[in-house]
Amino acid sequence: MVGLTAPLAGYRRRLPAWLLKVDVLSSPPHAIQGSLFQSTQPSFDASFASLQRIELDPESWIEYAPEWLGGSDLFFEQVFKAHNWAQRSRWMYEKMVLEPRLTAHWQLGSGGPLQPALLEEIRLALGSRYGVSFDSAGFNLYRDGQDAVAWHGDKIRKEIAEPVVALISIGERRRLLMRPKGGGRSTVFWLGRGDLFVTGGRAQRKWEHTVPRTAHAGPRISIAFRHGLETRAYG
Ligand SMILES: O=C(O)CCC(=O)C(=O)O
Repeated sequence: MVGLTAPLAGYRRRLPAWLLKVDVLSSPPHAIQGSLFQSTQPSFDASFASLQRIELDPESWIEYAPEWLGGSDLFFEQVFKAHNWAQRSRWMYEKMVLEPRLTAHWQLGSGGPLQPALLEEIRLALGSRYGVSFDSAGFNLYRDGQDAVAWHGDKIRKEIAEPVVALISIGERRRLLMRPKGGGRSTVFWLGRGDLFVTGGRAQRKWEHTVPRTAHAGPRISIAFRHGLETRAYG
């Protein structure tokens, strides 16, 4: 099992024992070493200049901007510290299952601000770009390669025919696979390091996605901005 890498190592003293599945390595794995001393302030590209569109089918699309959020290592620390992470159960194929990852959730109108504050700016910028009001943010922490999420489509209210889901990934890149619902050839995206990945059109209706287990991976957090999430989606 892989050890905690740079972004998490500093928090070990403050973490409850149950969060720690792994020991801290004496030196970080190669994947994270390049940015170990990076302390650039987090910021995002409000011009969306590097956004590329990928058509999955005539009705479904993805927009992808690599490293859209700069200073993502520092942002990882800020997001990690700002939330109470817990292992939750989730509806999966009509059954409640314990998720092999930690999550946290924010809902517009729940009283608390979206933290860190930059996320509120991001939420508004994404909302204005895509013409929707993102009213929730789901935070997912994959502690190592054993944390994962199975094939699924996001649980968004049925009356929203074409939901937009905007995903920001920080920490180590992991594979996110997309395939037509029910099976078919998968398309692979490597997401982390501040990448922005947006699904739109019928992508959440006709396609499903997964972040599969992998032998070795450092920590990664993904933040999913959604509108009209079904209330049962977070157990
Ligand atoms: O972590 C990711 O990139 C995907 C997250 C996801 O699919 C979900 O939380 O529904």
